[in-house]
Amino acid sequence: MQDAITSVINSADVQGRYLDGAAMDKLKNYFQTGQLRVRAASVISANAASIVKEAVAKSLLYSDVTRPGGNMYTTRRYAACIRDLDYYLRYSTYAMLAGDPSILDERVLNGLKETYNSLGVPVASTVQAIQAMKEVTASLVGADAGKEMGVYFDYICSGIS
Ligand SMILES: CCC1=C(C)/C(=C/C2=NC(=C\c3[nH]c(/C=C4\NC(=O)[C@H](C)[C@H]4CC)c(C)c3CCC(=O)O)/C(CCC(=O)O)=C2C)NC1=O
Repeated sequence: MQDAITSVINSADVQGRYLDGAAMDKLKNYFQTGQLRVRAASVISANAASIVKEAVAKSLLYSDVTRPGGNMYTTRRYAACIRDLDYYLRYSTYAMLAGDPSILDERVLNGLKETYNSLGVPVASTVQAIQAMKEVTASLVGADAGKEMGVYFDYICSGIS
């Protein structure tokens, strides 16, 4: 896993250089938004279950996926879906704190698309649910932190699409 600091330093190191202006700006922005990130993470962790629940209500509930024959139908599969959304929320929060998406590649997206395809988990509905989580999260943490989180929710959506 990388974070905003190691990623900037590693790329300078590869070139054997000090950080240039653009790299310094990246770090500056990361440090300036530090409080915002930590505050957002604590709000999200205190409300994780309700964020997921509200997102499901907004996007999936009473849709085809929850009806007989749908991929979320049966309690076991419904629970698997909720658990997946909880993973996405938690790992997006980690990535937002780190200011870097690499943890998503390593722990979440690696092999996920193939798993979903083989189990018939509908990607379009999953993306809808993640987008709903993005909205619910932004309404809780505010626009600036919401935008930060949105980067990583979107990263997951592209990763499974
Ligand atoms: C931390 C990293 C990590 C991720 C991301 C992960 C995802 C993941 N989701 C799975 C299943 C699943 N995922 C879903 C999800 C959904 N179905 C829908 O219709 C909805 C649209 C959607 C929820 C948004 C469902 C229903 C299953 C069970 C499918 C089945 O067994 O038939 C499976 C197969 C094994 C299992 O059932 O546990 C994995 C590996 N596991 C991990 O360890």
